[in-house]
Amino acid sequence: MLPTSHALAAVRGRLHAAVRAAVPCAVLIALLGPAAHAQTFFVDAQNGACSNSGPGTEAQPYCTISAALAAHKGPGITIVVKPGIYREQVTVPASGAAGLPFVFQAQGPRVVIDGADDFANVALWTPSLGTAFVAAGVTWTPKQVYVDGARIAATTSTPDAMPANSWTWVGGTGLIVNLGGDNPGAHETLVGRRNYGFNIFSKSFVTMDGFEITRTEDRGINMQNPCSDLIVSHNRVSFANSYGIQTVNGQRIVIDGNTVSDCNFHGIGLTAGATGCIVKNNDSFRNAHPTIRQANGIYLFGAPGNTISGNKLHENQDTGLNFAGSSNDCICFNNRSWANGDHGYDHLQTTGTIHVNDVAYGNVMDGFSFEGDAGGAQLHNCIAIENGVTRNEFDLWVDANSSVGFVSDHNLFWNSGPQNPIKFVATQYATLAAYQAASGQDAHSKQADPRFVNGPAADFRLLAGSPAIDAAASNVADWPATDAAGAARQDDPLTPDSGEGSCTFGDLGALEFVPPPVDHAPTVACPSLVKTSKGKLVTFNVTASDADGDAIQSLVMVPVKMPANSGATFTPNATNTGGTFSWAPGKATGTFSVRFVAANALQGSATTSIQIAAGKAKATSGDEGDPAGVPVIAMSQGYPNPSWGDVSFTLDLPEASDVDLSVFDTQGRRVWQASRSFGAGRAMLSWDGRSTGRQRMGTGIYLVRAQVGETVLVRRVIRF
Ligand SMILES: [Ca+2]
Ligand SMILES: [Ca+2]
Ligand SMILES: [Ca+2]
Repeated sequence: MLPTSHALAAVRGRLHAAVRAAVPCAVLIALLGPAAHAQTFFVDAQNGACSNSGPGTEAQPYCTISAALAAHKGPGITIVVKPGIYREQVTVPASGAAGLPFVFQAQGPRVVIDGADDFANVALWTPSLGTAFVAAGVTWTPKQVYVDGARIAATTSTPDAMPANSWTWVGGTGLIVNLGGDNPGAHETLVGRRNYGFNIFSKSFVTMDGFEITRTEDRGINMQNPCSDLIVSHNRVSFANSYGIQTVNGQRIVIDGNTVSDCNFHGIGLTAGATGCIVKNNDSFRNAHPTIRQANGIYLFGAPGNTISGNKLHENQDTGLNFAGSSNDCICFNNRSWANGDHGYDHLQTTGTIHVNDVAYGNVMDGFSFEGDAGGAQLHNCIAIENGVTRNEFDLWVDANSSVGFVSDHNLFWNSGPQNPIKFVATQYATLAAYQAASGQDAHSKQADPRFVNGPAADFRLLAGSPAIDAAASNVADWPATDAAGAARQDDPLTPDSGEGSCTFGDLGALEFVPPPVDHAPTVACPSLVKTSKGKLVTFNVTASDADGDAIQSLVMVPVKMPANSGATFTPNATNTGGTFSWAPGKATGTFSVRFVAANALQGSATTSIQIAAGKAKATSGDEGDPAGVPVIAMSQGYPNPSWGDVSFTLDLPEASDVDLSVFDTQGRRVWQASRSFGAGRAMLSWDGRSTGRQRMGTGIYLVRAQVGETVLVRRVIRF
């Protein structure tokens, strides 16, 4: 039943009362708008005027992030951090609000939150046993020690027996490091101390952007149970002793555009109920656990309903993108996963994963692996090549249980060598056709070299002629309308469209092929018909243009049908974009024509017809007039001219004739000669700019001579 207006008013009244009584402060701030309460504070460790007692202006900033946080936190607060080394752990003390986040903004590169302390000072070290030194100031148990940019190994040996480049920590003594004799303080020695760069428990609407977080003893960015609506963007996280970035049970966390490398566990992790998260455009590589092959570029465990797109995942110890533990119904597109120690994409006890336009290249094991009850997956527009070739693994591997509900089409699978590209249920398939027949899948897929620009160098753009061009299905769930670089789909006019759906020219893989620009021929504009009467000067203008803006190298007149030695001239301007035709036809009458040819890499032309009536001029002069319009021997100017290649001429012949064509240089030497026979009418002559001995002639002026019986016609051409 519809409520009456009276009832609606009552509801509104109750709502207003409820809002007045219970609306949280953050919501009130949001209602008032960001301008009213947004405040920015500055942190700058390198500013001599910095003070941890404030006020946090740009002129007198805080020295540490922690001091700024202690004074200012919550919705609408932005903490701007300037370049410098910050040896502190940022524990986020408050949430932001919807539309009014609590923001940590690194300003510029090299805003470093370092988990290690600096021990590059010889005074901090004293000799220990053997070649080892001890730093008594290390009163905590470190987990990582770095010397000159590299982790050195922990050892359990006694100080007198430590291998070179190792460390151990002894309670009551300190950190003992053996560099084979050097004082560690004379090197860039850093000792792990703090667990996290950013540490966030149960907060929402917080943004962390642009930081470099390194050498943390645990996660670089640690988002623990349950955070929501956080944004982690454009950070550089490296050398964490655990995950680089992890959200445990996070809701709607956005992890965007981060670089995560050299961590001792997964690069990016979504675990324990994390859902509604977006992990996009990250570069996660070279993450490796110290002892067991298990570190992934991106790892999901028990994390359903997330979107993973546009990521680059490579050289990780284990898999590029790994789904496990019922990380069901995730969507993946535009990812590239290559050169990882295990699979490109792995699915274990995880159902309903959708892959669209993902690339797996050169992973040690399978490219796309669906095993262990990973049913209901979809694979569309993906490319998997050269995976598992040294381990008898496959570009695509679907086990029996995972084949239930599996849907796959418009993909490309290929190996350059003999390794079978596909294993489906229990059978390896050397050919796509055999797999198609057995599985009923991949009817529109291909087994062909995708022609990457440079696969081994991870350049997965497509070369012209790639079978991946204009071949994708756009009518599949979650098809990306733009590629991994954000580029729109483009039609390659040289490739027939074989895609499906509303866009039939999308490409397979993560990067859309960009067709080379089409070169348009110059266009020439001239009058199509000029009517005049006997004895009058014929003159008109001609213009030429190139739609691409290319320079026009020549604009010439070609007499199509003109009296011999007509005296007609055509004078182009300096840029060959226009010119003037001029002809005093004397006694000629009848219909004539001239063509104007503009040339650069291509040629365009247009023709003018000239009709000269006998009428008035004939009446006044009484002359008989020439036999105008009767074909005579006539040769056009060369075109294009100047030219770096072929130069062509037309030759009008009143009857079948033998023609001697010769080319002379300016010193009168004949450099080329040919004799031809032509029928009556228009003949085409050309010289390719080479000598009789096929040598390419140099730049300069040449004279092209056509001899027809007693008639000799000479035209001048310039080679450049
Ligand atoms: Ca395309
Ligand atoms: Ca096309
Ligand atoms: Ca052009």
